[in-house]
Amino acid sequence: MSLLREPPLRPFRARPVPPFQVPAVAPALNEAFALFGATPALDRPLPVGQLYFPDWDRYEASMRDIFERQYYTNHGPLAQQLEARLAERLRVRHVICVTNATIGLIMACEALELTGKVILPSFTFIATPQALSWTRLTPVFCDVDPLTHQITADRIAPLIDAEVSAILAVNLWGDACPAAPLQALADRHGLKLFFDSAHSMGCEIGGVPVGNFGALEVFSFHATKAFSSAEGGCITTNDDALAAKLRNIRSSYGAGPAVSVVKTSNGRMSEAQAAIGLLNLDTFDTALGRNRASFARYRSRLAPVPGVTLYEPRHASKTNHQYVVLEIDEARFGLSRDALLGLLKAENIVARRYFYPGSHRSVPYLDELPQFVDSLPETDRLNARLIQLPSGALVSDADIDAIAERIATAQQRAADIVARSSEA
Ligand code: T4K
Repeated sequence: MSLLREPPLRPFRARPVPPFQVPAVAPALNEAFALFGATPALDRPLPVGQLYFPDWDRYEASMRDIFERQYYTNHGPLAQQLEARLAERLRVRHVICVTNATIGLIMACEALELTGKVILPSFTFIATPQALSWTRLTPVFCDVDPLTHQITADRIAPLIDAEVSAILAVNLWGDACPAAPLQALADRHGLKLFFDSAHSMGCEIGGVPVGNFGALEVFSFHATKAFSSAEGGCITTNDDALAAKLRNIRSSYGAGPAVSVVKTSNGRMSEAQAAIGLLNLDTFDTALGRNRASFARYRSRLAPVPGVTLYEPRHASKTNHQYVVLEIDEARFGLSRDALLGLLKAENIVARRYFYPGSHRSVPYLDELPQFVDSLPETDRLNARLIQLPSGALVSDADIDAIAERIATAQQRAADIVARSSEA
């Protein structure tokens, strides 16, 4: 069966979300929370990741195709097909598929010929600054906007000095940094601007797909992303010369026009990865619709809970609703973020505290760049208050209701929970 002939799945239809009711009489702690003896809210651990994967029969058929062709990697037909389809979808000239976003970021630093220092947020996955370290660049950590969690031109400007060669902006949580002011700032100072868009497949800024901004953008197709090829990623650019360089850096034999590069790597995407990517691309709009409905349900269920703020994208004109991120205000909620995490874990709700403890407080930067330890108050505040809830393929409406109900009850019974926990 050819991957090209697969029909798209029916679009996901959201059911109306009923209003949320906090029970008038709160149950006893041992009936309300698994931590104190109740049955867990969920019957199996539910991770934060998206884990959208193709139907087994379609996967099996595409693997059989690969085995029959006996062509498993090295820029094979499926990798080329995925690049072409992504380029069409993102309306960008070049898509260079890679093994994962981390190697994509490393390749990007090499292709852009960066030197010295690069400004980036600390509030990101550790892979972002690590890519700089692999290419012997020095991170300059920038604080983020407290409302949008993104870096802004105003915050970057004071950090620019003669050694800075680039800005590596990170488009977080399915939102986007304000790209136009960042580009204007970069142009004014002769800096390269590129984006870590690991979270942003399917997002748009002012109707333009993310993937078209800066010199280039890097996406992740990890299993926990909205669009996945199990492992994988891509680099997008509208610059022909840069694309040619990236294709030559991606592997020692190159692909496309041969250009001279100093270093090569192995950032190739295998045919098995590309096959999963192609199958998931067929159903990506269904996944986005499902994410949108889940997000709306979380929003409606959690809106009445004091001390809890659901992160809403503000710059992106279209988001992928990849992340359900809550900010916990301990003073109003009654419990700390970490106390709530422990409570949810016992309920099989495997929420996470991304990005903790923050790049500037992680090895090796804690020791190598101590000047940033106490200089990023907004990042520290978010690191201490955010919680990421399960989202994506494995999360049903009933799961969302159960998760929201436990959070609401935790807020209602916060004082009792604190008292009981201090007895233990
Ligand atoms: N830039 C940014 C801003 C990023 O967020 C990332 C990656 C990158 C760059 C680098 O992209 P890649 O090089 O990875 O393509 C995960 C992912 O490994 C990572 O891709 C992601 N961001 C990061 C935010 O999260 P972990 O170690 O925190 O999560 P992990 O692997 O423990 O998975 C989360 C949950 O999902 C677990 O509870 C278990 C569950 N899970 C995970 C996998 C892999 C499954 O149920 N099945 C699975 O196959 O890093």
